[in-house]
Amino acid sequence: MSSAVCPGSFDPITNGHLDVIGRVAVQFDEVIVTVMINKNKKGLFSIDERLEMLREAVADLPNVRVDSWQGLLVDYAKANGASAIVKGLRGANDFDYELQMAQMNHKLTGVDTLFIATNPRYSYLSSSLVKEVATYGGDVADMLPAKVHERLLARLAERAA
Ligand code: COD
Repeated sequence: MSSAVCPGSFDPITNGHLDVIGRVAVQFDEVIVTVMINKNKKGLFSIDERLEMLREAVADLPNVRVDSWQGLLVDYAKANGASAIVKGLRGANDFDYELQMAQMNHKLTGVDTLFIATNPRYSYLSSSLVKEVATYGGDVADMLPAKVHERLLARLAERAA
C-alpha cells in the first residue's frame, strides 16, 4: 500500500491546501495530513481546532486521515510507513524553502519529498494572508471551506471584543 504524508501548519486549512490534498489522494492509497506542532509558533487556532477543521474538510475523501506530530517530520513518516512527503508549491519562494528541507529530510532517513504544483486558482492563497485580510474586514469566503470561514470570523470577532 502506498502512503504519503502532507504536512503543514494548517492554521487554518484553505482551499489551496484542500486542492492539494485531494489531488494527492488520487495518487496514493493513503494520505496522512499531519499538523506539525511548533511550540515556538502561536497559532490563531489550537492544534485540536485545526485537526477538527481538517477532519471536516476531508470527510468526503475516504483514504485521507488527519493527525498531528511534534518532532522531526521524517521520524513521523517512517513510523507511519509513508514512502513520501508531499508538498504544494506556489512559486519560487516555496521552492527555495522546500528544496533545502527535502534534501535534509532525504539525508536523514532516505524519505523522498514530491512536489505538486499549485492550482492557479489558489496560487495566491496562504493561511497567513487569509487571516490578515479577514482581520481587516476583507472577504475571504471563497478561499476557505465554509465551516472554516465561519470559525475564522468567530475567532477574529472574539479577539476583537
Ligand atoms: N497551493 C498549493 N500549496 C499550498 C498552498 C496553496 N495555495 N498553500 C499552502 N500550500 C502548501 C505549502 O507550500 C506547504 O507545503 C503545505 O501546503 C502546508 O502549508 P502551511 O502554510 O499550512 O504550512 P507551513 O509551510 O507552515 O509548514 C511547514 C512545515 C510544518 C511542513 C515544516 O516546517 C516542517 O516540515 N516541519 C517539521 C519539522 C521538521 O522536520 N523540521 C526539519 C526540516 S528539514
